[in-house]
Amino acid sequence: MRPGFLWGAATAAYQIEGAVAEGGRSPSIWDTFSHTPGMVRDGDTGDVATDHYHRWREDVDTIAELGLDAYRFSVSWPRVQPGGKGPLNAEGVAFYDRLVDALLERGVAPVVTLYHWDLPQELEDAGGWPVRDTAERFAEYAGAVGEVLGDRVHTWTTLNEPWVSAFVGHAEGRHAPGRTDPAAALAAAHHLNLGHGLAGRALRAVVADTAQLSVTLNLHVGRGAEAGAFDAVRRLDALGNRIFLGPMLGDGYPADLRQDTSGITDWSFVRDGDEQAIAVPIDVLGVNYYTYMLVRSRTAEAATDDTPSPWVGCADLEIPATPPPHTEMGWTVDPSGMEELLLGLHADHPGLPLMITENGAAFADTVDADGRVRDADRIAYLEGHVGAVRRAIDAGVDVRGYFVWSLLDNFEWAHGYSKRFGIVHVDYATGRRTWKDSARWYRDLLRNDRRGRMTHGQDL
Ligand code: PNW
Repeated sequence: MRPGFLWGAATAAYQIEGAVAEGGRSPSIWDTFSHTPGMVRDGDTGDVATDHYHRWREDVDTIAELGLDAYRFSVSWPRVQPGGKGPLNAEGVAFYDRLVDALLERGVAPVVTLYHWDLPQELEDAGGWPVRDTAERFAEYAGAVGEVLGDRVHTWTTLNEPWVSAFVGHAEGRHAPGRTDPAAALAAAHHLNLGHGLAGRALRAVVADTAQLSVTLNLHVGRGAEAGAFDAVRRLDALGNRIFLGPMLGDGYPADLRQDTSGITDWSFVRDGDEQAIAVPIDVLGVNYYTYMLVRSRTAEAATDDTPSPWVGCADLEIPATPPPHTEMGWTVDPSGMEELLLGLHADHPGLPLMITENGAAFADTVDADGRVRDADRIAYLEGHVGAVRRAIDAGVDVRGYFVWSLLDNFEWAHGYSKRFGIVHVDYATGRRTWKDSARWYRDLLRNDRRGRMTHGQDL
C-alpha cells in the first residue's frame, strides 16, 4: 500500500475494558442492559470482559509485535466524565493518557472513537439520544477529551455506527437501551447526527491542526433478491445509509426518507440550522463492512409480522437470509460487497477519503492441545477483504487504512462472549491471550507490505 496507509486493529471500551466500577467510572446503558435478565446471551456482561483496563500494557505490546501502524479504540464516556456532565474524572483521563503515550512510544498512531455505544446511564434517564440535550452533552464531552488528548491523537472519530445506536437500540430493542419505539429511534438518529456535528466543531477548536476528523458508519450494501426490487434497495439505502451520509456530507436529509417515515414522525425535532450544524467538514469517512444484504418487497403475510425491527418505516421491506459461506454470526462472506461499497462511495462522493475502520469475522476458535488456534477461515475472510480494498484502490478509490475487528476476542454485545472476532484469542477464565494463526498471518502481511514499500517505493 502507499506510504501513509494505516494498517490497524480495532476494539471498543465496553467490549474489552471490564473494571466497570473502578477508577470513578459511572454506569452506562450497556451496564444496565447487560444486567437486565434476558437481554444478553447467557447473562454475560462487560463487568470483566478481557480485563484490558488492567492488562493494557500487555495489549500494547501485542499491538507493537503485530507491527500495526494504528490502533483504533474508544474512550468510555462514563469513565472520563461520570454521569455525562461536569468536569472530567482525572483517573479516567489518566488511563487513556497512558494508553496513548504507550502507543506513541511504540510508533503506533492512536485512532480514537468518542462514542462506541456506552452512554452514561444518567443521560439515558434524562431521555437519552431521543432528546436534544444529549447531543449537546456529547459535544461538551468531545471538546473536553479533545483538550486533554488532542495534541497526540492521529484521528478523531465522533461516533461508531450511529445506525446501530439509533435503530437496534431504540426500534428493534436488541441493544441498549432496549427501546422499541420507531419515532424515538428516528429522533435518536437525528440527535446522533447533531451530536456528530457539534462534537466535530468542538474538537476542531481544540485538537492539533494535523488531526483528522472522522465518523464511522456501518453502511449497508443492499442487493435485490428478485428482479425489480429497486424500491426495496432504495429504502434500505435511505434508512440504512443516506439518513447519515446526507446531512453529514452537506446534502441534508433525503426527501424520500422523510416521505418513507412520514407516518411515524413529522421530523419536527429537526430545527433550523441543524442540517448545517451536522455538515461539519470531515477529513475521512470511516466505513465498517462485514457482509451484504438481500432485500425484496414483503409478502402480505410477512408484512403482518409485528416483531420489532430496526427498519422503521419499511413495513414492505423483507430481508431474506443470504447464502453460505457464513461466519458464526450467520453473515455471508463476500468481499465483492466491500469493493462495491467503496466504489459506490467514490462515485457518489468523489474526493472523500475513506478508511475501513472495521472488518472481520467470528468463528468458533479453540486453543489446541499444542497451544495453537487454527483459524484458516478467518485468514481467508481477511485475505479476501484486503484484496477487495486493493482492487478498490487500484480503481482509483482513496482508501487510507484498514482495521481488523478485532484485536482481541471480546464482549460481542447481545451475543455476549459466544462470538469470537479476535485475531488474538482470550481465555475468559484466566484472561490469557493467545495469538491465533490469523494474528501471525496479519503480522506477516504488514511486514511484507512495509518491505515492499521500502525497497520498491511502491505498492506490493
Ligand atoms: C459492529 N447488528 O457492530 C460494532 O462496531 C462492533 O462493536 C461489533 O463488535 C462488530 O461490528 C461485530 O458485530 C455491529 O446487530 C453489531 O445489526 C451488531 C449489529 C451491527 C453492527
